[in-house]
Amino acid sequence: MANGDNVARTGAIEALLVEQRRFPPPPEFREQARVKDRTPWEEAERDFQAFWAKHAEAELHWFRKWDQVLEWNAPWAKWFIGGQLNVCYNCVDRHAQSWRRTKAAIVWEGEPGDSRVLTYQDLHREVQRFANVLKSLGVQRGDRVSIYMGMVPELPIAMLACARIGAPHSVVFGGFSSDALRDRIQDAGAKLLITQDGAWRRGSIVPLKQLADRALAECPTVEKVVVLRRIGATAGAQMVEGRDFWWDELMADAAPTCPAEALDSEHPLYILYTSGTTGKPKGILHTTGGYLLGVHLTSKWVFDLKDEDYYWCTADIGWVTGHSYIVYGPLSNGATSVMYEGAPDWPEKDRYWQIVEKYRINVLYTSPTFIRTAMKWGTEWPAKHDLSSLRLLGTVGEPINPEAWMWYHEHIGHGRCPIVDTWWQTETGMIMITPLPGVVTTKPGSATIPFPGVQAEVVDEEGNPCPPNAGGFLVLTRPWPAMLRTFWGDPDRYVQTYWSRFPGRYFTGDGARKDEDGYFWITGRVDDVVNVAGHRLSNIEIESTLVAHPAVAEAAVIGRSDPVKGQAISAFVVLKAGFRPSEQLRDELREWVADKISPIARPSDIFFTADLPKTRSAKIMRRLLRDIAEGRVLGDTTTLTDPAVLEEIKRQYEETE
Ligand code: 6R9
Repeated sequence: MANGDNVARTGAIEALLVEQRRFPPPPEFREQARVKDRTPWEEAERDFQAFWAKHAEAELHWFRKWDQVLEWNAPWAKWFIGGQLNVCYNCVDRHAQSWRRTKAAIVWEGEPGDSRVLTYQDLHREVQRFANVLKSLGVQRGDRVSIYMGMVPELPIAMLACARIGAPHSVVFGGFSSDALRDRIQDAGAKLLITQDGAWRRGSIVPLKQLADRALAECPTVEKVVVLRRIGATAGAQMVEGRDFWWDELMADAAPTCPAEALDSEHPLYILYTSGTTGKPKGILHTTGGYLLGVHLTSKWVFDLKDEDYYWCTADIGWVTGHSYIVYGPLSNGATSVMYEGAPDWPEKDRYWQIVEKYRINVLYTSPTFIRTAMKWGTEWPAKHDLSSLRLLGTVGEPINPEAWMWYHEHIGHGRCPIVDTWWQTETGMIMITPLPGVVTTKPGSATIPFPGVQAEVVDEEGNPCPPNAGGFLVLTRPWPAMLRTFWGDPDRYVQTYWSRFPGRYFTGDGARKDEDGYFWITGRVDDVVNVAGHRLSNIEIESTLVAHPAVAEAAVIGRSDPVKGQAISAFVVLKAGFRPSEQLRDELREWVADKISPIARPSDIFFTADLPKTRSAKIMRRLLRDIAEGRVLGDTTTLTDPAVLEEIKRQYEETE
């Protein structure tokens, strides 16, 4: 009872703090928008299966129509059963056979300033050739192909070629270490790896092929490796005779045509690894028909895509945002998708704005971290460029704070462009909570309402819906076409992770509240996942890595709030006997993590301590460490074995601040 009162009171206080500004769609935007009214929501609420089926029929090309829209044996979903289609055909062939043949499909900007444009016809040619390359190397329907590349056009070409022959791809972000690559290749059991000699990053070379070689030493399933030449000899790539082949040499000999295979609607399209609450990355499995429909329709409506648009999503294709909203969603719509290879501050801090001006970008989709970084760099950088081509702005990856939203609105959108704050996950495959820019009035900091056909709720510990403005857990209460189907190779964990906390409902791992207008305000992860600059990392994975260092006995990792990155990693480390804290050891541990996982996971601060706060069941109380790191009054400490440990850490922490 007392608890309930508390929740209600907190809710009321939060409501007072709620953002009051409202931004209705500008009339001139609404006028031209693809969706102008509530009809799609009304249709979807009458019959959500009929809603998805109608658009599957109208928007996608099927070799064979489905017999049944949805089979839902919670938590197992099958969409468009009996239907046959090909994702690559939908993204490439149908446009290459239309007037869009000569339209730019991919516009690519290299970090050093080189650029390329691939029309739909070009893409069709390259993808068919590369599909034949894959076949010639023994890749067959169902075989997994790992891809470890930077942001080069050959990356989407490789993905589409895999989709064409029904070989699920598993793209591994080019910023990951060789250990991370090894784990993902092993888990997927990949037969082939596609990589490149090296990638450009802030003017220096990331030697991807060398990193891949280290991983491959422990990946017996990989039979062949295709290597793209991006850098040349300076990347130091060594080719292994009989195993490694240059992309260009294989392509020179490849046959020009390769039919797109008619694949079952539930045929696996790709596996993408993401961090969960345990150390082991989870292989999220997406399949063909439902995924394509989800990303197609959300691209079209959320980004209001028009044929004449230059659309630019700044994500890396190594993350789900790039899969869904650089490659599959935009291309399925026959859009022009812009791709940039490098860093936002190379050679200068206005590189993004320079690209917007150069290509006259109309729709820009980026992250709150980038926006906050650009705010820090100052308005003079965007002010130097003509941004008048922009008509719509989007964000994804983490909660956007109202100040950053307003800055984006004023300094980038010049008060003219609607902003779509899109909430979704690797698991959801498609955007789930978002405004449609011609219809929904936005509030800075809220992702607004579920996409038509999607149903979400905020619930309390017991799974009951929370009253307006009370904080709770974000759940999804109805299957959606692009939902993950399972974890690759671990169906039990799929059930356990998402469907056991609130049976029959999908638990997102996020906290949220819903206001009196039904708008969702996502507050961030409530599980052991850290979100650094929009990148998901597992606390436990970083802890395990620290503990693998010879000097470390125990480690606790938390995400503390950071004004730019959203969260930053703080590590609390207990050293083994015989090791003493030092600046040098601190640097060594930070580099150790960067090297073993990725530079993204490098802790911002490492704090040496004699002990860690633990519960009686020996669980590390990360929540309390977070309180210390964020300078808050300590939360409930009654379950601790030894509260003195915490007091000691707090005292030391404050001393070193
Ligand atoms: C697409 C993507 C998913 C997690 C998610 C949540 C956070 C994403 C957000 C957001 C608030 C938004 N997140 N979009 N939080 N507002 N608009 O980012 O996928 O890498 O799997 O991360 O990101 O915490 O649970 P993924």
